Amino acid sequence: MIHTLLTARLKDEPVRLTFASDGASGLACATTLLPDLVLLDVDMPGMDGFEVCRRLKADQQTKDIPIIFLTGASETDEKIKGLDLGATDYITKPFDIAELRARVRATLRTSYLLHLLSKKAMIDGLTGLWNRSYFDQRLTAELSLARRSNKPLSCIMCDIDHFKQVNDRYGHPGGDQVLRDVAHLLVEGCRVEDVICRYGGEEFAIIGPNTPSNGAAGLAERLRAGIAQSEFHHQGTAIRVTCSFGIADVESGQQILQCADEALYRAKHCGRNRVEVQNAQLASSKPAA
Ligand code: GH3
Ligand code: MG
Ligand code: MG
Repeated sequence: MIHTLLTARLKDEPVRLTFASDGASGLACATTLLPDLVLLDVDMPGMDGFEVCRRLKADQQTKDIPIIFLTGASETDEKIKGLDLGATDYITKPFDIAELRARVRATLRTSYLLHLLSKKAMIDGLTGLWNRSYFDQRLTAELSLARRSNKPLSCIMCDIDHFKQVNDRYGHPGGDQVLRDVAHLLVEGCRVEDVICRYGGEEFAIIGPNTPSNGAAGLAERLRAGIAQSEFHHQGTAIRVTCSFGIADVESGQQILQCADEALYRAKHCGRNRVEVQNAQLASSKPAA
């Protein structure tokens, strides 16, 4: 009955509605569909709305889905309890049509902005690549996925050679332009499923899911050659740079980043503009010229 009412009241809103008649099936539905919003009745047969809310908020996958409680008008305790459990808002029954629509719209708007904000916090402002905090969190997830599915995984560290000299010669804006252009070449050269990050100042890190270290070495070699052959432009001046690369694979476990970094250090030590693979019998590549 309440479902028919909601369907009628929200029919002009740009939303698609899915219904569940009790707590357990509502929870299952939310976990499968990952909806943008949950309208949750406190009174339900079996598991009540509070318990459903508790479980949704305890699950990493569903914890950010906004919840609007449906409560009786005089049930102040219920409203407080719902909000304390993490609900975004409540609507009292019987619904006022305009209020129901406005609260649904406002909740969706806020949740969209929060989503944008959390995404922005993971993006590097200069290059538009993922930032280090995203990288660290994604590497942990990709490592465990690779182990569970017994798939290869590589990590590539890339550092621009003598970048300090670029800043000294062309100024900080010139250096910034090179960082943006190198980032662009990395994105162009990688697969869509690769995770490309600005790890720090002039250092980039790439996670290659499903990529063994020899595959990653091939990729790094192509990226290295592409960057070395490119001419970057800043205020009418052509700037050229080279990069050094270090690679490690899933065999290094939690130390993968440290191992890639050690390989990078070796690439620097061996003359820069080259690719080194950690613990590999693979011949490391030499500069093109
Ligand atoms: P190496 O070949 O050993 O890597 O030498 P390098 O000069 O690249 O390394 P170093 O660590 O000495 O210098 C890195 C420079 O990167 C110094 C720093 O000012 C510059 N840098 C870091 N972040 C930025 C940035 O956002 N913009 C610009 N323009 N420069 C940056
Ligand atoms: Mg450098
Ligand atoms: Mg560096």
